[in-house]
Amino acid sequence: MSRTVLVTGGTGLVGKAIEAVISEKQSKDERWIFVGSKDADLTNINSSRALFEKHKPTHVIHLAAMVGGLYHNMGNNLDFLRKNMQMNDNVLLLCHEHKAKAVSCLSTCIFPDKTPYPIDETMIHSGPPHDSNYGYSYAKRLIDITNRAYHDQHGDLFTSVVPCNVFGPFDNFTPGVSHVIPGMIHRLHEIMYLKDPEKQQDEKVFPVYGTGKPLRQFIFSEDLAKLIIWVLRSYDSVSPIILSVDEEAEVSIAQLAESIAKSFEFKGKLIFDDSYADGQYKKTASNAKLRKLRPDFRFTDFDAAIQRTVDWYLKNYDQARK
Ligand code: NAP
Ligand code: GFB
Repeated sequence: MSRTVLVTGGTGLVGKAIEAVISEKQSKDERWIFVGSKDADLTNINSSRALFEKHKPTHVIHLAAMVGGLYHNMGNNLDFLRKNMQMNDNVLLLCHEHKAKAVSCLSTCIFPDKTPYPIDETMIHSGPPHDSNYGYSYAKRLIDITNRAYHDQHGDLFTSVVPCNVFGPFDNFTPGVSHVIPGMIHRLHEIMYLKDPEKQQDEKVFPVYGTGKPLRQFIFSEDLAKLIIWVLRSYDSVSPIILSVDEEAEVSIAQLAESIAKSFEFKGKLIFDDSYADGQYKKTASNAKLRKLRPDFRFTDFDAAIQRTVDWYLKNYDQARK
């Protein structure tokens, strides 16, 4: 059976990782199309409909979203809510019209803030999300509700994946917008190579935002890409599936900063600037459902993935989103 797979958000961190994995092993009966906002503004139904009529997808991986780190969310909850609701409603309506299978993207940061751990797929709606990103969280939770409604009323095969924090090549390194890993990479690169050229490296200071105490699970974008492709081809339940590294792979922000400093061979001092918010202390998610379905899957070593991301940034500095 031949497939036409449309990847919205195809020019972003996760989309580019999927494109890299697919290009390594082309499947003869699948045509893959990766699109960004220049191909269609998905907050606009007419623009979205034109995109779907042009490509007539049989399958859609819906990644497009207004995405950002803690500090970007804190100041823009209305935009995160409205833009993501608009994109999600348009894309799912068009997937229905084209009878396409839809795989959308939630996030482990949308789960209830006050919750027993580890979090699992049954807990998405069992309490309010952390206040820092309620706009994004409710827009994402609505994807799960909408998926179920289309399935119940029309039998559409709409599902969603729930990644933990993602990082890798082609991330968004823009200060004030970025997530923690690209944020730290961008700042440490500036400290080492662009600021205070007269200072010796071991005299330089790398300020980590917040206390460094919060805990996070991080998945390398290449690993997430492989898992999303597997979900598209082989997972046919409307219920969301968490795509995260193991609970034991959780690291503190301080450990993360050490790993990034090691990748840069930074010889200076790390300090913690607690004038910056910490956000959620933890959002430890269980990947038991994934492990049961894919006991074979092996995640990339965390430090090796950090090194690959830092090396990519140094090599692609001019093109990187910063
Ligand atoms: P990203 O790098 O910021 O890329 C966002 C993508 O969405 C880009 O391709 C962008 O196109 C597209 N887009 C944004 N606004 C659009 C619009 N109005 N119309 C059409 N396209 C639009 O995001 P990402 O990190 O790859 O995230 C991909 C998905 O994973 C998102 O749904 C996100 O919520 C989810 N997720 C991400 C993380 C994480 O840590 N990064 C964690 C959990 C879940 P342009 O390039 O043209 O702007
Ligand atoms: O990736 P991040 O911004 O978002 O991580 P969340 C924030 C944590 O990293 C906080 C610390 O504890 C920050 O104090 N941190 C340290 C930094 N240095 C930096 C830095 O340079 N930049 C940033 N951004 N943080 C997001 C949600 O939560 O998770 C989004 O707000 C999204 O909606 C994302 O879903 C996956 O992990 O806290």
